[in-house]
Amino acid sequence: MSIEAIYEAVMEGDAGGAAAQVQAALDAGIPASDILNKGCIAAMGEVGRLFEEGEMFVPEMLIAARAMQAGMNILKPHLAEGEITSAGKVVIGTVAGDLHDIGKNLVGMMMEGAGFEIVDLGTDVTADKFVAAVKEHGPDLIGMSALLTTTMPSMTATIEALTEAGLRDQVKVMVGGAPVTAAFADKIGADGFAPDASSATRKAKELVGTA
Ligand code: B1M
Repeated sequence: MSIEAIYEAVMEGDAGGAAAQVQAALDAGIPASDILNKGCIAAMGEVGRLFEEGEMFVPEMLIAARAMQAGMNILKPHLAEGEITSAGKVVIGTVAGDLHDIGKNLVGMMMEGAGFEIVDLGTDVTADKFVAAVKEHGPDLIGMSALLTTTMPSMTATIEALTEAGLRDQVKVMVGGAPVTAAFADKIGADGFAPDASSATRKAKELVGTA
C-alpha cells in the first residue's frame, strides 16, 4: 500500500487495483487530499502527457481514466469539504441530436482527473438544458461535444440561448469533437476549442484561470 501503488494502478489501467490501493491508503491513514493529488491526479497528468507525445493511445487513456474513476469512487466520500481546491466546475454534454459520448466521457474523466468538478448532462443535450444547468449549477465552464457535422449548429444554438438568457458573461464555453475546429469555435463565439481530451483539460484550466 502506498501512493506510488495508486499511481501505478491508474497508469496501468487496473481499476480493481486502483480501488483497492485507494482503500488501503485510506485505511493506513494517508490523507485523502494526498491520495487525490499525488496518486490519481498525478497519474492522469502523466497519462495526458504520454498521449500528447504519441506514446499512449485513446483506448489506453480510456482504460486509465476508468481506473482513476474507480479510485475516485472510493475516495470521494472521504474528501472533506474545503480539503481540496477544485480546479473549477464544468457542465459537459454532447449537443442536441448527437448520441456520440465516448470522446465526451473521456474529456470529462480527464478533467475530473485534473481536479475539476464535473456535471455530465449526457447526450442529446438541448440548448435549453444547458441553460437550465448553468442556472442550477453555476459552472465556470460549459463543455460541448459534437461528432456529427449536422449537430454542430446545436453549439451555435446553445451559445445564442446563453446570450438570450443573460448568462453568456457568467460562463466560459469550450467546444470539441472530431468535426469541430478552432476556426468554427471562433466563428460561433466560443471561448475555446481543444482537439483531444488531454489538451481539453489544459484549455479548461487556462479558461477558468486555474492553469
Ligand atoms: Co457514429 N459517426 N453515427 N456512431 N461514429 C461517426 C462520428 C462518423 C464520422 C462515421 C463515418 O461515417 N465515418 C459519422 C459522422 C459523419 C459526419 O457527420 N461527418 C457518424 C455517423 C454518420 C453516425 C450515424 C448518423 C450513423 C447512422 O445511424 N446512419 C449515427 C448518428 C447517431 C446520433 O448521434 N444521432 C451514428 C451512431 C454511432 C453509434 C451509436 C453506433 C456509435 C456511438 C457510440 C457512443 O458514442 N456511445 C458511433 C461511433 C462509435 C462512431 C465512430 C466510429 C467513433 C466515434 C468515437 O467514439 N471516437 C465515428 C467514426 C470515427 O471517428 N472513426 C463515428 C473515439 C473518441 C475518443 O473520439 O469522439 O472524436 P472523439 O473524441 C475525441 C476528440 O474529438 C475530443 O477529445 C476526444 C478524446 O481525445 N473531443 C473533445 C470530443 N469532445 C470534445 C469536447 C471538448 C474538447 C475535445 O470540449 C468540450
